[in-house]
Amino acid sequence: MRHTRPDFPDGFLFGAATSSYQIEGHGVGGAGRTQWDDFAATPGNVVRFEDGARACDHYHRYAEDLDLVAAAGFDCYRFSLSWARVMPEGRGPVNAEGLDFYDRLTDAMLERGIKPCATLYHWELPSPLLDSGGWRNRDIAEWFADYTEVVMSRIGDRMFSVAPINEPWCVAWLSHFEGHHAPGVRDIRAAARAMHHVLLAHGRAIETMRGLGMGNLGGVFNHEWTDPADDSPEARSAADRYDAIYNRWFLGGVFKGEYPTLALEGLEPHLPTGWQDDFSTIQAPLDWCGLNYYTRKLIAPAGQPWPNYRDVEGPLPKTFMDWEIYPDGLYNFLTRAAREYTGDLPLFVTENGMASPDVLKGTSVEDPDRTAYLDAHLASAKRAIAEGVPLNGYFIWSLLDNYEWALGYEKRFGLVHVDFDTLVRTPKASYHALAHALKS
Ligand code: GCO
Repeated sequence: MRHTRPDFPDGFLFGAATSSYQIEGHGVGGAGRTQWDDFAATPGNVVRFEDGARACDHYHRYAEDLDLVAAAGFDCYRFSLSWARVMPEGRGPVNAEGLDFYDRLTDAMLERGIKPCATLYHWELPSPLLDSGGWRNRDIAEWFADYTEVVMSRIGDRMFSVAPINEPWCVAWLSHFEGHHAPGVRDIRAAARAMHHVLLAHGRAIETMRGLGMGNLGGVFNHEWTDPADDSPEARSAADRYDAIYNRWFLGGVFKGEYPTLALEGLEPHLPTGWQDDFSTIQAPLDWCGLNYYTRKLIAPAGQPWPNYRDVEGPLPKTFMDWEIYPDGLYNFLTRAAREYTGDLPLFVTENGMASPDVLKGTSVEDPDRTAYLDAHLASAKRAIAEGVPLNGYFIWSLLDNYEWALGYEKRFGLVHVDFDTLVRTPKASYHALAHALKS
């Protein structure tokens, strides 16, 4: 690893990230059924029908996992709470065991000198809420605010930072227009409503936490850099539409109180009545903005109705996800976010990392590509900082190999290898490289 801690400003925070359903083991501790359990149980959705019932069994092994966070020298741990673990029905009764777990987890971080950075929703919608329309139903903003209140009344006093919703694009578009993630819906009206309600719920959660007296609240938005597949004006405008829907919708809503015209062109007819009046909630002031970044897409027209785009294979080296490795995209987004949306607001890279087909040989896992990937993206982050972008921290996805959603357990993103039969954890070479960099 070429970069070390002293290459970054004093106080710059390094962290590792995970999410509840991907690691905890949702089959234990009284958690309720989630849309991912249902999605995975429906043939054709998830590789080998795998689900998160056991995952990494972090529910029982969290102490060992937090020891690994601390031993690497990380400052922060970005984790998420499962709505269905805390409120199995999504509304009403609280599962005391679930709340106790997050309380113990929080204290275990603090005991190790790790800053708890929580996300309230990383996609495990309680199934009963889906019966009531899930993200299509405007009431979800209030259901989510109630859940936020329950959780943060218990652990909010000890959080370093909190974001309501991980990657609104995935919650709304990927899951309700493309249908690749739970609940697997492909419907423009459902997608438009989810695109709006996810931001309304974000805003209500921020208001709720302010009401509890909490600070250091932000949002976590995923970004995918977009280039036209060729020089034609058609490819340019397809790429711009992709950018508007994927990247600009969410920052636009939260930081400008408006949605991009290129996205409204297709979505406005399907938005709920009175959507324009919700921006005062959606724009609830934030203390920081988080960007998740992995890759870029080359976009061409698709010869289809709106949004009329498709992605074409790019020329760059790819990760095990088949995602192009394009560190410049991180620099582009950090500078663009600060310039066009967030100004002086502190930014964080809240996720960055790669999957590789890592194999355990004896007691070691050699993953030089991951180390190189992280190094290249840290260089981009540094470049942005040098140009005045207020970037305050960088989180790696992920601490552990885990449940990669529709792709099951095969795509290994961890700094730490997990044997999914024995659940034995083995730090990979990238983990050791990073630990060395963070301690120097
Ligand atoms: C996301 C999520 C993670 C994923 C990771 C790799 O960005 O999709 O936050 O849950 O596992 O990004 O795809």
